[in-house]
Amino acid sequence: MKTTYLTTNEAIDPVFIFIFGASLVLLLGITAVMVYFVIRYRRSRSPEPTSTADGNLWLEIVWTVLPTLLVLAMFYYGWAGYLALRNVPEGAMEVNATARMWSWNFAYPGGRSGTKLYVPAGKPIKVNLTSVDVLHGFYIPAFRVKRDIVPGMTNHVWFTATKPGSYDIFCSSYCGTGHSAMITTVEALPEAEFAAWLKEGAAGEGAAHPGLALLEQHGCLGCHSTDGSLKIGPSFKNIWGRKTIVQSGAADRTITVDEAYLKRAIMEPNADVVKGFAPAMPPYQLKQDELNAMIGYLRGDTVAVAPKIDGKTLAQEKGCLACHSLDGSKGVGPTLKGLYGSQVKVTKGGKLLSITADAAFLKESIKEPGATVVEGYQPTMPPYPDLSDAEMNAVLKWLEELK
Ligand SMILES: [Cu+2]
Repeated sequence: MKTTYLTTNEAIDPVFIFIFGASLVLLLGITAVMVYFVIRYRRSRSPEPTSTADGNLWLEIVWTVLPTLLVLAMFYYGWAGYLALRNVPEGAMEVNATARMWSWNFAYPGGRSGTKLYVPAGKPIKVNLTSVDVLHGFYIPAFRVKRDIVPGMTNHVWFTATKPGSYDIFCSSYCGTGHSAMITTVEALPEAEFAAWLKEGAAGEGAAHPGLALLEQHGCLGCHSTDGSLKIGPSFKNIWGRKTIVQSGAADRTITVDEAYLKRAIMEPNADVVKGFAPAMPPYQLKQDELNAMIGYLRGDTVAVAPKIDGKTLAQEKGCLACHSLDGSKGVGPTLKGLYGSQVKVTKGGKLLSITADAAFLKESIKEPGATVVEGYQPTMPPYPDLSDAEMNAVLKWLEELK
């Protein structure tokens, strides 16, 4: 695919070929002249100096000016290439990459995240780089980008994957025992496929169990295998109920892996370290439901996939449609047709405001309808505070489609 701007490959490759070519020509030329002189002016053939010349102005000018021009040209092309790497083309999609010991997480606008960098092919991608612990390096050889990730600083790279495919990502700065586990890929998908992937939500990459998806998302599987093979940390295979020797301080203890132990091992990994492993795991701060899902997976719970909720059915069941029409007609409350994303006048705290009925507003008006009331209507709607996140999302998705 042809782009209207120079991709990082198009900016870097000619500079590399130019400097490499100039170096190659000089290496071969100088070596050839050196070999020729060694033979031509060897001692047995010329025992006495044959020339008495002690200077040649033109020769000196040439061998000063030519190399100067050459290195200035190298500097110019190198600088232009550097600028191309630093200046992100307009309209680039932003992804936030977080590096930690020893995994990557890529977060997308819209909430999806994962350990592989999914991108639409042919579009410029800006990757914002942060580290939660030590120095890492973000390196994609295929796109000629490599950048240090310094804790406390935000850095960035950009690139365009012109062709769909899978490209390696490495960590280029040695960051501890599990450094080599920081290998993942850019997955460049055709644009439509990428859009579909992004819409799928934060379900994890093909993981059957939500707990497994979370383990993958948080990078746990970089150090812990699920098939019994040994990595930096103990394998998760058959971990539940396993008797293990742990080191707490200087003392060894035998424990049984249960819920309490696993929770502690995730949040305070260095308190009880399984014998034979280094205390290398960083502590994780997770939400209760995430923790429970992970532990559910480790316990071997059968897949508990939540039944799919249909927003419209839910709205019918909850009685929303008694007051809100779907065809644009005025009822006790405003119609739901075209509501999502529209401009509405509301009364909030006694003040009249004009706002956009976006997801946040709609969510609030379902949970606490009395707080903001659409102008021209009575504050008669009962609050629905007990909707689960999944139910709320289903309703919002349905409202969005009603547009
Ligand atoms: Cu690293």
